[in-house]
Amino acid sequence: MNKPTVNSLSQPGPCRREFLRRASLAAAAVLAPMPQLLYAQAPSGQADSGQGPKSSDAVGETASPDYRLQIAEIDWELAPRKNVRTTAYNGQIPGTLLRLTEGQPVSIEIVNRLNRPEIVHWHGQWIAPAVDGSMEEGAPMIPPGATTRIAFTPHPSGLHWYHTHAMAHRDLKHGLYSGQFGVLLVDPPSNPARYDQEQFLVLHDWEPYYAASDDGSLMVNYVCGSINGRMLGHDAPIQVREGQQVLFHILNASATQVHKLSLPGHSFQVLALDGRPVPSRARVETIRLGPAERASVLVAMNSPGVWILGETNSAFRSAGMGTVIEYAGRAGKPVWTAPASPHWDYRVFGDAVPVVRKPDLTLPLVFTSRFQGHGALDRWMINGKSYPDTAPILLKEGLRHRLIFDNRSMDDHPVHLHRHSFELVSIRGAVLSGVHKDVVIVEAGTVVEADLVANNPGNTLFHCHQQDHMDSGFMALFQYA
Ligand SMILES: [Cu+2]
Repeated sequence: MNKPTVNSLSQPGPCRREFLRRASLAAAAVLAPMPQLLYAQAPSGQADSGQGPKSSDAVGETASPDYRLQIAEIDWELAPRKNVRTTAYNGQIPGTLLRLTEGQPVSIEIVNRLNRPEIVHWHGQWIAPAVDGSMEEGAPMIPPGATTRIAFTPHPSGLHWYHTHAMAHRDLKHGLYSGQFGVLLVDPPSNPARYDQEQFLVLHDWEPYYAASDDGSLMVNYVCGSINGRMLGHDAPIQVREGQQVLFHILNASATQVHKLSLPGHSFQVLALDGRPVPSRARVETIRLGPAERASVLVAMNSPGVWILGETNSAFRSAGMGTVIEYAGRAGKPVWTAPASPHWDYRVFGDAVPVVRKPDLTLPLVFTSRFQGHGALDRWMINGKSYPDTAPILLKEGLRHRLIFDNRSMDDHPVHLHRHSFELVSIRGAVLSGVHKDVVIVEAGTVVEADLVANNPGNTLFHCHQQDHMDSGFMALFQYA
């Protein structure tokens, strides 16, 4: 098969702006020295050690950085006559695609043009706390107007992302309610091509507002949603040809919403979750991604037409969460049909056998909430404690820790561990192995178990990736004893 082609470069969309935007998304794929993606085999063992940052001497403060990110406010057009005022990286949504090579050090200069401090987190990377981009781990915030430079060695490969790790609290313009997110794709050093075309799909929800939930506490709703910064029907269609294999890298960059996607007439073959290859490349009709989850999926283009790749929930889809797939030579109104199976189960991507190694230690993590009154956000607790009134949870280096995510609340939570990944061990009591993730949705009233090999010493933040939950105490700091 060929190297990925970028159709938008030869077939401009309806307007120049979209053409440029798509081109910028794809530019690195065209210009970079073409390492390609290996989704062949999960690395054996989990003994990878985190890479520390390079010293500034090694990078050289006077040398040009490999990338620059400018954090600034922009007006962004989600659709004609539908603009949002938000904060973004390099004036675009999503931010500049950072395409790095595993093991090859990178330096990134960050300029904060805002009048408030900011911080950038490299989600999914096994790097040092000093550069991971979380103030709870000890990384500094970037002061207003300041420029900073960070350097790290990308590891592991796969689909990851970068985003603000600032708190929003009650301000729905800050944190991940804003446009501060972008794709961080780490290519392995060598790779056979296995696809004809590569596309990125980055989901986000816009214009958040507070609404009362059933019990009277506050929840966040949104007016509209987008894929790659454009509402459904207002982006250039993704152009495909019959017989192509298209690799989609899908990231849910919503602050709080779980999303489900389908493409009528097609199935998704899941190659990797959260950037890590899965042992069983199952085909599914529907992909479910919680906030911060990623999926790299292969789609065989064998059903010619003009289709909506969109949210299975019609309210989300009509609010903009979707994009159009257009076969060469086909025209007409994009077609949507609901999937026969909207079901999602992490277990189909794993081996249905228990993890061989027994854990050395067990760490129960019980999630609960406390009603704070009508018109207030709930308070969230891990083992009865709400951040920052918590004690660190201690890890022992080199040991396998079984994390027991025990969700005794009425909400689903996409919980995330920084600087490490974990292997799913059981879901609702059913065993699996071989699925390594850094975010997992723990559904209301259920238990998920995951094994963490403590192999990257230093402060490690654990939190719910739903911005309002994280802001309301759903965080804990893991430390190495
Ligand atoms: Cu949560």
